[in-house]
Amino acid sequence: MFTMKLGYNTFVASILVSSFTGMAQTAPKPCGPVPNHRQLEWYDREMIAFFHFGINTFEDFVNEGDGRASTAIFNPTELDCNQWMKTLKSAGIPAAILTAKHADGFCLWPSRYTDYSVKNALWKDGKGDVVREFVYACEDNGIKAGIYLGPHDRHEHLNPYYSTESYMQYYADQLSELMTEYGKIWETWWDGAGADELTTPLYAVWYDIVRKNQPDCVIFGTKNSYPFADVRWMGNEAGRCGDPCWSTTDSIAIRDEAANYVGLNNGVKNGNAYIPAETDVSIRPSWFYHPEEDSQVKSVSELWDIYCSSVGHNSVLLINFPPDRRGLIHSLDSLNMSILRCGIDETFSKNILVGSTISATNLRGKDYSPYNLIDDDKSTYYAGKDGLVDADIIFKLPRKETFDCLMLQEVISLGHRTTKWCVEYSNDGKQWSVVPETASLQSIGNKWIVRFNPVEAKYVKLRILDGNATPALHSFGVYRQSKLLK
Ligand code: IPT
Repeated sequence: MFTMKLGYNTFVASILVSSFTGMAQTAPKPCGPVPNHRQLEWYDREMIAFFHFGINTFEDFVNEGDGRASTAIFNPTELDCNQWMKTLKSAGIPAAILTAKHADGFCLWPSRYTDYSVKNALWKDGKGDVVREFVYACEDNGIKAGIYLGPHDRHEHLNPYYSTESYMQYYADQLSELMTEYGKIWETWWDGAGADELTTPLYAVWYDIVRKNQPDCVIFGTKNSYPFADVRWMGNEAGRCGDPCWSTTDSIAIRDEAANYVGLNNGVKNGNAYIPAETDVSIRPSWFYHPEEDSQVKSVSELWDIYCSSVGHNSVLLINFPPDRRGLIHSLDSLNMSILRCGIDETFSKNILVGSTISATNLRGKDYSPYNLIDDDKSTYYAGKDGLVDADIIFKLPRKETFDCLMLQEVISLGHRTTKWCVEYSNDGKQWSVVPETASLQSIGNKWIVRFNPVEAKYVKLRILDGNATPALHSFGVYRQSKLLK
């Protein structure tokens, strides 16, 4: 009897809930192209370290070697990949990519298929293997290892018998070594620089090697390798992703890079392929280490700008720290990155909206409550009703607060949904002003950050103005930027 009564009450309660919320609380359906499992994992990294290291490091101001430098000169005096990992740990960077072979063709591992490698270096009497040391250091430090095997190879071009067919096999053999003999590889990088003669059918062969051996390996692809890309280039090496920056692009437009810098930088709204932008930028002017650039290491505030226009523009930041001739990361590079990390953590650890009373014009039901936006729980999110693409979400703060930064996150596994949004503030809940820097925002994606002159307010309104589907948002916050970042 008691059980029946409980069952009846539960039944009545659920009718009440669904009549309050208007419908059963099923999750919103995905909208348009959605990320695969590799892209979801990649977005979660936020930042990846790039290490440009090789024979160029031992020449005077060379960034693109011609393939003629003597292998003997490669001789780091104190190489210590664990020291590189310390920089990553203090900067909160969970993944790293090493240039196993840059355009000069010199191999940092003793490949069976060439003599142009560490085998013939002075370093460790030719017995060394930088790739091995790198992947071991990554494993020991819980860092995800990635490999850059430059498709363009100037040393191979010096061979009088060079042909793209023989090179196809050479590259395939080297890629197989790296994809099968060095443990788990989380990313591989197909640089488009100088690689125009390498056609899509060649990449198709190389793609099979990556996919067969490393199903979780994210592929950075450009130009002719685009059909296989998990992530795209974003059109510049200055760290500036576009506004908007859609994860979607158009599989036809992206092939022609020169004609499509805007398409790379902004992505394509409602594009038919999900290939988000990766932001490659160096902490120094050059990709390789040059002592004369020690005074030009990007400052903390420059790095914060880059973080905001990459991670904060729906991208992942691939930031280069070039090891020097000792084989170590320069202390200034490490220092600035760790201060950046402290500043980021200090800024985003205090969401000023926490403690607010929230109301919204578009409610799906309690499982998708707007309170989920400020709960710091990755598994919950706010969503609106199917068919209703706009929403005003109003936060009444416990007291007046000053803030100069905001962050919004969409549920990326459900695709790009919102296409127009802004943020307003008020002191009485009646007269509203728009934060000017948010007046024409479009994309959200994984993370969108906006900085502005400090405003003081008692109310904040997130306005979702248009979209392809009802909004699905993970988190929203307003913050005060840490002084460390200024
Ligand atoms: C540029 C390539 O053209 C592009 O495909 C991509 O690989 C990019 O490099 C990576 O930064 S070339 C560069 C000199 C702008």
